[in-house]
Amino acid sequence: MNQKPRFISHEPLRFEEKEIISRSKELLELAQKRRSIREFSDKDIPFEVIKNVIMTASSAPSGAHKQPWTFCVVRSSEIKRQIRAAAEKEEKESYEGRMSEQWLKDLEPFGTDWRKPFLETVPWIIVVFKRAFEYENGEKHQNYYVNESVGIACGMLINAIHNAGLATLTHTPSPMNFLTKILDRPDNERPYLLLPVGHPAQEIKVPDLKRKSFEEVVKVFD
Ligand code: IYR
Repeated sequence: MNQKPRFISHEPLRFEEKEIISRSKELLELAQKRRSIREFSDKDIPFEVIKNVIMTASSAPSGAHKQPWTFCVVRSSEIKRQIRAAAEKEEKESYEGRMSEQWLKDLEPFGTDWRKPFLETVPWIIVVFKRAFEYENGEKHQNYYVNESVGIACGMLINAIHNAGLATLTHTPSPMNFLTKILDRPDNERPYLLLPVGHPAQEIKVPDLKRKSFEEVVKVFD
């Protein structure tokens, strides 16, 4: 039963300080150009790109390296239609009763409502499922730090999509269990996040948001 650790040599990245500074700045500048996009073009994206961004996400660290995620990639117009219909049904109920007054007020600057046409416009939808446990020889084996692991992978996925020059949106229709049904997922998987992926529409406007400053988000202990 006991597994001996097996270590192999690894060649980490090693740069001069000047390069470390410039590389960190480059990524920051790229990250600052990212916005959540709700208006997409129907222009296609090669499957190779989807594969690359997902495998970037799947390189994320995870509890005991269990990689507790499944990425469902949807291109089928029929499945996109079903996802849109089910998401809009839930969202309509949320906007028209389940969400608090305060929540609706907090969302006013974003101009969102229950309508999610982008779910049919985009060439691809990625639905991320977290794997709560694995079946091994008919036995249930829990995964570890599942939310943290899948959250990190999703962050890396969003960054990879942005880096490729594509647009996405973290969409969490609530409740999301219709995705389990439509995508026929097993009982060890739970929907975690839905990402429409596409080129941004020709003319887009985004809410006038400011990001918090360094001082607002950091406490330095020198
Ligand atoms: N899920 C809804 C509502 C929504 C909630 C939050 I918090 C947002 O940051 C944005 C939207 C929707 O997608 O419209």
